[in-house]
Amino acid sequence: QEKRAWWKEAVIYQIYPRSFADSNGDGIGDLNGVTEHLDYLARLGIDVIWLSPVYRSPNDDNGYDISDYRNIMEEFGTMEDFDRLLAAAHERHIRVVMDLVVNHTSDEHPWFMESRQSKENPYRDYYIWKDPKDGREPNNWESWFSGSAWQFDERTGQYYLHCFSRKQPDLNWENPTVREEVFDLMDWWCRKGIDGFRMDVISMISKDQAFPDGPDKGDGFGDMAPYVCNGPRVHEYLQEMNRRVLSRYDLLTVGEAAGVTVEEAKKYANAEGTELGMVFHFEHTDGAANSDAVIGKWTVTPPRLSYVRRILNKWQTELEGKAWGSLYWDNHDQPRAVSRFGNDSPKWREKSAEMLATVLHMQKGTPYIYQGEEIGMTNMRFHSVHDCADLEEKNAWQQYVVEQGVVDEKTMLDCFNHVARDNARTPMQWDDTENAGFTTGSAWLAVNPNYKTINVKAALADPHSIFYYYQRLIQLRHTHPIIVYGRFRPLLEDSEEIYAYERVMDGQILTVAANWTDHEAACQLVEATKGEMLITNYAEHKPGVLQPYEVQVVLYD
Ligand code: TEU
Ligand code: CA
Repeated sequence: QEKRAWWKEAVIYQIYPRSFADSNGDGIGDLNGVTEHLDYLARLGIDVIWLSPVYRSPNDDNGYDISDYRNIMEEFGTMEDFDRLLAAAHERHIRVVMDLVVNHTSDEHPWFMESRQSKENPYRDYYIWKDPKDGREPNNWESWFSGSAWQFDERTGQYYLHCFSRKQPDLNWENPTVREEVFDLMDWWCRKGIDGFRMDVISMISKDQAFPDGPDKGDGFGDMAPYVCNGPRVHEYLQEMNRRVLSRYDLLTVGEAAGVTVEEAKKYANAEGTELGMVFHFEHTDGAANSDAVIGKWTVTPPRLSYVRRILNKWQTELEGKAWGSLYWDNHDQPRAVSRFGNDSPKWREKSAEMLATVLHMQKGTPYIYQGEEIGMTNMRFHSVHDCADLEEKNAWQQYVVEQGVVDEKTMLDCFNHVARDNARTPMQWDDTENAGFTTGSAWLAVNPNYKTINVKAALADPHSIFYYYQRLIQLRHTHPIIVYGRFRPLLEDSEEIYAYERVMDGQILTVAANWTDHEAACQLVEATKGEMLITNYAEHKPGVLQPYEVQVVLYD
C-alpha cells in the first residue's frame, strides 16, 4: 500500500511568468499578472502552481541564471508582490512551488564576481576552475547550449565550467560552503511559507572529478552527460539537503533530472523519502533519442505511439511501489504537447488535446499542466532566426548553420518549428483582443497569430472546450483514489493505434482506451461497456470502435 501524501494527490500548473500575464504594459509578464489570474486557476481546479524562476537575474536564460536568490527580478515586480501572490494563492488553497536553480548561478552573481577576481579569493572554490590543457580547454565537453562548456578567463588564466551558457557558471558542490549557502537560501524561502521546489537540473550537481573527455558527438565536441549527470556524489548531496532542509518542512519536491534512468530515479525519489518526492525524466521528450535527429536534439520527426508508450509504460511499471513519478507532456523547454504528440490541425486539435490529457492524467504519478496546455495552445511558426528569442536556438543556429554549415537554414527552421523552446514561450492567449490580452504594450515575444480562435475567453464560453475537459480530469483525480494510487497495468501493447491501460485498486478496475490516430480504430476494449464511463471526449460511441482521437475511461466496481 502506497503512503499517502498531498503532493501525490495534487495537480500542478506550471507558470512561465515572463509569458503568463503582463499587469503593467511593459510587454513582460509579471507577478501581479499571476495574482490577477489566480481565480482562473482556481476555476481550473489545480492544487499547486510552480513558478519558473522569479529571482533577480540578468535574463541570459530567462531567469535560469540567478544573480540574487533572495530578491525578485525587477521586471517581475517586488518582494511585496511576491508575498501578496503567495498569500492570495494560499487563500484559494493553491500552493506555490518555486524553481530552484542551484547547479549554476549567473556570472553576475556576487559569488562569481568575487570568484573570478583571483585564485586566492575566498569565493574561488564556489565554482569549477581548471588550468588550460595543452593551451586549450581542459576537456572536450560541449555545453547543452552549443560550443565548449569551458570559458577562458583572462584575469587568472584559467577556464570555468558552464554546462549551459557562459553566463551560467556551474557551482562547485564539492565545496561544503557552497552546499551550506544553498541550504540556507532554501531555508529562507521555506520560512516565507512556500510549498516546495522544482529543482533545475539537480541530477547534474555532482561532477566526475577526473573531468575526462566525453564520447565524440560528431560536431567537434564530446558528450559530457556521462560525467555530469547522476554523478558520484549526487545522492549524498540530496540526502544532506533532505536532512538539512526538506525534512523540516512539508514540501513538494521534484527534481528535474537530465539524463536520469529508471534505476537512478528509484534512488532520487525513493519511497523512504530520503531524497526527493519525484523527478522529471526526459525519455519521452528527448528528440535525439526518439526519432531521426537532424543534429543534436533538433528533429522534424514526430514521436511514434509505440515509442512513447514503451517509455511511459516502462516508467509506470518499474517505479511501482519503489518511487513516485511525475507526468508531463510539455513545459517551457519543450514544444507544445498538441503539436508534438497530437494533431494541431483545426479539425483535430481539440479531440487530440483531450485524448493526450486523458492518457496522461489517468496514469500513476503527479500530473503537470503547462500554461496554455489547458486551452490547447499550439506551436508557433518561425520564419527566420530573428523570430527566436531563446539562446539555445540562437546558439544552435550560429554553430550548425553559420559556423559549421552542417544544416541548411530551411531545415533548421523546420526543426525550430517542431521542437524549439520558444514554441512554449509565446504569450498566454487570454482573449481575442490585440496581443491576446497578454499585454497592453508590445509583447517581449510575438503572440501566436492563432490567438483569435485559441484563447481563454473563448474556452470559458464553450462548455465543450478543452478547458472544461481538463477541469473534469482534475476533479476525477480528486474524487477517485484509484486514479492516484491504483496500480498500472499495460494493455494492447502491440497496437499501432491504441494506447490502453488499466489501473487497479481494492477490487476496482479503471480502463483507459485512447485512439492515438486521426482515423477510426477497432478496439475490443470498447465492445460492450458495462462499467461507469468516467470521462470521454465523444458524445456518441460506436461499439468495438474508437473514433479519431477518441478516448474512454471506464470504472468497473
Ligand atoms: O533545463 C535543463 C535541461 O535538461 C536542458 O537540457 C533542457 O532539456 C534543454 O532546455 C532542452 O533543450 C533546465 C531549464 O528547464 C531550462 O529552461 C534551462 O535553460 C536550463 O535548465 C539551465 O538552467
Ligand atoms: Ca510587466
